[in-house]
Amino acid sequence: MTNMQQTTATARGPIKSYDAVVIGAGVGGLYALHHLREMGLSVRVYDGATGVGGTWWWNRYPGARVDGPGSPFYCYTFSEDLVKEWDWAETQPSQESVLEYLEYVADRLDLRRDIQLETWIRDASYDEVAQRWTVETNAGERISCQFLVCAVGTLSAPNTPDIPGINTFAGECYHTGRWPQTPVSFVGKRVGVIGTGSSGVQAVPEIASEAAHLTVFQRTPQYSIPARNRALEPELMQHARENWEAIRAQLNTNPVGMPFKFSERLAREDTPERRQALYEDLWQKGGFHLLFSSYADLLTDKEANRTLADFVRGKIGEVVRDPKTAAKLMPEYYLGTKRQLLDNGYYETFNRDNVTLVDLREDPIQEITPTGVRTATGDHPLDMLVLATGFDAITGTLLRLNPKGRGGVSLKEKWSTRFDTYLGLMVADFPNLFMIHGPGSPSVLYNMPLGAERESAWIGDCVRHLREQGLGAIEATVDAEKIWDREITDLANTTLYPLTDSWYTGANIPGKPRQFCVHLGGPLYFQRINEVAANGYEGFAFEEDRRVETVAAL
Ligand code: N01
Repeated sequence: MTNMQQTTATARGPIKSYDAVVIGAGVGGLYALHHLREMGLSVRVYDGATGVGGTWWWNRYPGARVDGPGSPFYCYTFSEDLVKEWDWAETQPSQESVLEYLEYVADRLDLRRDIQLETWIRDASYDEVAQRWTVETNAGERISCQFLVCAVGTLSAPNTPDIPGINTFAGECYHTGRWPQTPVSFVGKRVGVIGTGSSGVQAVPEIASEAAHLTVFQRTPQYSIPARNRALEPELMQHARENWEAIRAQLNTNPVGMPFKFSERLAREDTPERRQALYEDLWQKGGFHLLFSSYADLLTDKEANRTLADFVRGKIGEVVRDPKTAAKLMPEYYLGTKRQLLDNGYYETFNRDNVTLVDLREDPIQEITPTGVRTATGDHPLDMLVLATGFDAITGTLLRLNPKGRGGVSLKEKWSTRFDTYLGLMVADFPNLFMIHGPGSPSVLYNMPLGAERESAWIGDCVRHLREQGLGAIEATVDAEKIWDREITDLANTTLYPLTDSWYTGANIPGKPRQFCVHLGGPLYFQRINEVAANGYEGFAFEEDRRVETVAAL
């Protein structure tokens, strides 16, 4: 299947040509490069950052660490060598250590020779005659490829809120998702943090421990569970190494691709006392166990959900000494239906003398001034402002890329009212364009490195199918997209997720179409996409390969 990279002279200058271009050198893009290259394809990866790592390269804010499955399960699973060679130090690895791991993988698999950093793709358009994509970089370089793999990240388009005066602030101002490369000191400074999602609750305890004063501006209180990060016991790592194949099989069949034991018991099957004891036990254990390993109906039954929400609200009341502050921190939505937060001392931080909580529901921000934040009740003078205000999640980076497909239709036009995809992997009118962690895949509700491996495997098989059958292009049909949309929506409607305003539903971005576009099937999703492939790629349309030898017309 080997196709060497070629350079051809065209009327608009030289154009390099590859089998596949991958956009993004994060968790998804690194693996896609490895996988497609192992198949013999010529592949080039482009990334705007100065280093590999994607989200782990950008999110360097204090306290950033894996708040998911933890070690040693948030990693690539395909290579026993990598598992044997890499030592994880903590149960919830820090941003630095995940970045080091990804850098190690890039070196170990010799990926860097095919990665071009500091290069943003500013345009991507499909040529229907040539059955190829042309991408253009910010430096004006043009590249032709048959397959375009968008591994652009689900949480990579920062959301900077449109608060009056935000650009007038004269102090230091950082978004957590665009944190500087150079160290940021909080010592002796009055710092304000806007936003109390995953990034905010990770950053707040760290900033509070250094700053002269920290003001936390909270719009919606959220439930946070102690992560209980600790040094990873060497025996646990050893056990994982010795049993990796079995663990891998277990991860592959788990609903979220993580090593959690999911409970089959319903909350109402236990007495209040037994529930309380179980919740207490799992709270002490820390991490997602409280949500996943307690009862099976917490995310589907309002009353079951209330029992856990009450428990966590009780914990907030126990931890936070000032009852007024505790009351402001009490959330009301269905627990777990916003991204579940894990923290290391978040609620405890509000017992510090140098920390103030501003509840924006009763005291909204009116404007940001050169010297701080003005709320309805007065001024909060600040030296530094930290925006932990999240991202245009799941679809934002794809829309920022805004590829132009068949007939010059842009993705923005295609997705103006609904984020239609087929299998979360392809979009009608965008032939030969693949997404990793796209809308309609399990993406953010699945172990992301594992998801990237499994989706890349599907993409690789699809490319092989095309080559073996002498086909030049594959494209999702509109009918298949409709069926897929129904499947995702039906699955979501069995849960409480759609009832909450969250970035899962697009509610955090003004004007964004409201749609829950995460496939909640877990292993069922991978079974479905593999069945589609086994059944001759039902729901897709193909074109014969009519590639011309020259790209001179480009
Ligand atoms: O973003 P968020 P995040 N005025 O959208 C508030 C992943 N992640 O960066 O809830 C005032 O969750 C907003 O308030 P509200 C993880 O998947 C992973 O924290 O909309 N406030 C909310 O409090 C996570 O879920 C790791 O009312 C405003 C906050 O800003 C995802 O990234 C670590 C506002 C945004 O919370 C995003 O988390 C960190 C405004 N105008 C993050 N606009 C790992 O370790 C927004 N807010 C793997």
